[in-house]
Amino acid sequence: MTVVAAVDLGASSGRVVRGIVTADEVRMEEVHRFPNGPVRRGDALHWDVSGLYREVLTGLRLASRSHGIDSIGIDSWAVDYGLLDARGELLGEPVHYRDSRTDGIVPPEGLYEINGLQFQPFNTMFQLMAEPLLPQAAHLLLIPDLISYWLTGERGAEYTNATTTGLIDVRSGRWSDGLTRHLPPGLLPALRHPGDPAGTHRGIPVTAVGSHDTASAVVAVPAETERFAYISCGTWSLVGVELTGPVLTPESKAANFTNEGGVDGTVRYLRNVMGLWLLQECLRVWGAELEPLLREAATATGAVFDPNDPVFLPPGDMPSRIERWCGKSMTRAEVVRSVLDSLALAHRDAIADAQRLSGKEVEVVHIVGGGSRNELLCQLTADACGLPVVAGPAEATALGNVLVQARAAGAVRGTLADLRKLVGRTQPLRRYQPR
Ligand code: LFR
Repeated sequence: MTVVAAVDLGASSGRVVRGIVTADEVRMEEVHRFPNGPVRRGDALHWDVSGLYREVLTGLRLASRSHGIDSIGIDSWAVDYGLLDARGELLGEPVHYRDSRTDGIVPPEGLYEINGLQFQPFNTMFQLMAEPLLPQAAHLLLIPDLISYWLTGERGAEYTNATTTGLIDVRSGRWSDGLTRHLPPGLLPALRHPGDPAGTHRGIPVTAVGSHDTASAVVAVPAETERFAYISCGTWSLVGVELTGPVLTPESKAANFTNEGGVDGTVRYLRNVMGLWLLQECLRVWGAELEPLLREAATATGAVFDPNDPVFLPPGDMPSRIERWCGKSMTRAEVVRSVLDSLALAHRDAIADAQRLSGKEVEVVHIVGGGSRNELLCQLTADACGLPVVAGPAEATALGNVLVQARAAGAVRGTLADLRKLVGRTQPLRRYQPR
């Protein structure tokens, strides 16, 4: 039996999970959960990453209380970073990717052909163009790598998350000389890959996992065949397919599909769809609970809007923005229904585009992450796609984190397909047929 601790930092909550793994069983015990979110300081939106680190330490203490742990792995949302000075001190709390400092940024010509990334104004490379602290910085660490550094004293850049910076050459899988030319020399640490050792914390090995949360979530998709699409559904819906190589065609670029690095050298070919952020912000503004509204939304009539309109990116009065987009006022239940209908259609479009652009055929859609608990969204997605949906696991990211650590420790063996079979055998899943 191998026991590992998965630290999974999401944009709206973080958790530390104990994963107990044998060759044919995985058990997950959440030992600590804490809220996360944007913090406005002065004019900018930040993350309270020092506060998150304290929660991580609490979680790790709880995880090892009754039984020692064999390894620690860390994942979080992508693109954001901390800058360190030459002594290794953090230069200011990291800025949140929803901050307005990259508004209006225009990507340089020819970028997609090098990095294969969809254009998102918040990709690390664009944040660096607007970064006042850059001249003082000696080291850049993405959020999971920063937590890992604080735990171990060792710096590195985990590959799956590094691909979201926009600074990795999609063909070579290394930092691109051309794209990093303007950065202070030595700013970017050496790459490490999921499964690599990443130092020790109080004698416990820290193991690199798919430290981009979406990379870990895709590991834990319980696919039984090759012909699947996934929706990693949480704050964002990350919708796409898994490939063995990138798609860099002009059509793919025009459709804003990304080729992010996956575990075991795979490519996560996907599109970001705005996701449950829309609902989270509505609930925050209303001060309301989701469950009763979802029950009402099941029989409400919604309007359809484009969830990927950039007006929905920053925090704010989401219900008013949605009503303005749709050109009418709506009850709360109607707003919720509009969000779910619009997400279901955006899921359908992304899956259709992924198939068309990559040539990969899909016969089932897996919804993993917190959104897999939203029955109405799962059913509406099945209906829109005209494909069966398999929902779960809800904690796919933490589970993918656990599995990659367990494999590195020798507790389980095999390819991603083998890990996925283990997920399918051990986790509760729910199936939805298209109506
Ligand atoms: C999901 C996610 C997405 C990334 C966005 C911003 O949590 O990591 O994959 O595009 O957050 O980092």
